[in-house]
Amino acid sequence: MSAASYETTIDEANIYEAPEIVTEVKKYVKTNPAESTAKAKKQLDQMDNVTLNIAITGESGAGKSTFVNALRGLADGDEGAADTGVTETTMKPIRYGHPNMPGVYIWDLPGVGTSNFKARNYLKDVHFDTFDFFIIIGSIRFKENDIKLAKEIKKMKKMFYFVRSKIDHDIQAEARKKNFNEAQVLSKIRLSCRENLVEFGNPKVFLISALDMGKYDFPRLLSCLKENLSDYKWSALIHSLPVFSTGMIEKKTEELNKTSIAAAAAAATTAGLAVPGFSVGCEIGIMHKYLQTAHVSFGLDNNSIQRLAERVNKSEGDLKSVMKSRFAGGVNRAVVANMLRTKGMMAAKAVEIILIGVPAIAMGVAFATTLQLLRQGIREMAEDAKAVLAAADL
Ligand SMILES: Nc1nc2c(ncn2[C@@H]2O[C@H](COP(=O)(O)OP(=O)(O)O)[C@@H](O)[C@H]2O)c(=O)[nH]1
Ligand SMILES: [Mg+2]
Repeated sequence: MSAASYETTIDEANIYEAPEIVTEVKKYVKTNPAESTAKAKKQLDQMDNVTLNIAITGESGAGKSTFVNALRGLADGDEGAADTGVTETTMKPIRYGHPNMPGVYIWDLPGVGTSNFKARNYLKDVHFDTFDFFIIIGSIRFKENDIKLAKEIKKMKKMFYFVRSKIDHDIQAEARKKNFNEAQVLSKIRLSCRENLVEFGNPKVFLISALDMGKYDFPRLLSCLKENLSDYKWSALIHSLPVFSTGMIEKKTEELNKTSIAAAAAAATTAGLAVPGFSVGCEIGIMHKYLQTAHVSFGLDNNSIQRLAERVNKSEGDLKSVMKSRFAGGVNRAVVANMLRTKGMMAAKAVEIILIGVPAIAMGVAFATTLQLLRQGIREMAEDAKAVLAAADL
C-alpha cells in the first residue's frame, strides 16, 4: 500500500475528531519515520536549551523592578522578588532567573542616570550584547536619556520596545472625572507618547500596568515579540509567563499544539511497547516530560499555584479545588500511562486494524495516537487553567 492509499483510508476511517491531526498524520507518513524521530528529538533538545535574556531599563522610579516581578509572577515583597520603590544604589544589572523556565533571564538594569548620561557607556557597562531585546520603561513621559538610549540600542542593531507604565494609575485618576471614557484616556496617552518620541518616526509604544498584565497593551507587546523572536525563543518566553488572562491561555495552547507535533514524532516508536494488545508504542518518558512542561506553563504545578495564591491572597486549596482534569494531582507516569488505555487508544487500534501489515504504518499510528493524546492533555489542562484564573479573580 502506498502513502496515497493510506491517506484515503484515514479519511474514510474518520477516526480522529480533529482534522489537524489527520493533516499532521498525512504529513508524517510521507516522511522517513526514523529520520523524523531523530529530527524531532533534536528539536526538543534545542527547545530545552534555549536561552532568552530580556533587559528592562529606564529611569529610576519608572517601574522596572515591578515589571520584572510581574513577568515572573511575583508580587512585591515575595521571596526572590526584585525590590521595588527603592532608590538604586548599584550600577550593576541584576539578573533574575525565571521560576518556570531555566533558560529565561530577566535583567533589572540600573536606572539611566539623570545628568551627563552617556548611553554608549551605559550599554557597554551592562554588557548589552547579552540581551535579546530591551524594554525601555517610562512613566508619565520618556526622558531625554531614554531617547538617547534607544538611539544607541538602534545603532547596535538590537531590538527595543517602549513601554509606558502605570496605566492603571492614569485610568484611576481620570475615572474620577465626569464623562470618563477609558478608550479616550488611552488614546490621549498614546498620542502624548508619540509626540514625545517623534524623533523615532512613529514607534510602537505599549501602555502597560504591571499590576494588571492581562489588560491594556501587554498582549499587543507579546504579539510583536512573537513576530520578532526566533521560534525557540518565543516558545521559551510564552511558556515562562504567568497566566494573566484567558488570552494568555490561548497563546500557550497554540504554542503547545504546535510543539506537540515534534513531541509526538519523537515519542513514536515501534519498540518499547507501552500497552498490551497494541503493536504501536509510545515512549512514555517523552509524553510525560512534554505534559509536565505544559502543566508548568499553564501554572498548574504546586510552585506556580503557591506563587499565585500569595499574589492574589487566596488559599492554595481554594485554587486547587477547581481543577477537575486527570492532571489535578500532578503529572506523573501513572497518569500518562493511564491515558494510553483510554478512548484515544481505541481509535488507534481501529486505525491499526485497517492498516495491518503495512510497513512504516505502525509508526504512523504511534504518531497519530501520541499526538491525539498530547492534544487531549493540553485541552484538559487549558480548562483547569481557566478555572484557576477565575478562582483567582483575575
Ligand atoms: N499603580 C502602579 N504603580 C506602579 C506600577 N509599576 C510600578 N509602580 C510603582 O512605582 C514605584 C517605582 O517602581 P519600581 O518598580 O521600584 O521602579 P524602578 O526604580 O524603575 O525599579 C513603586 O512604588 C511601584 O509600586 C504600575 O504598573 N502601576
Ligand atoms: Mg528598581
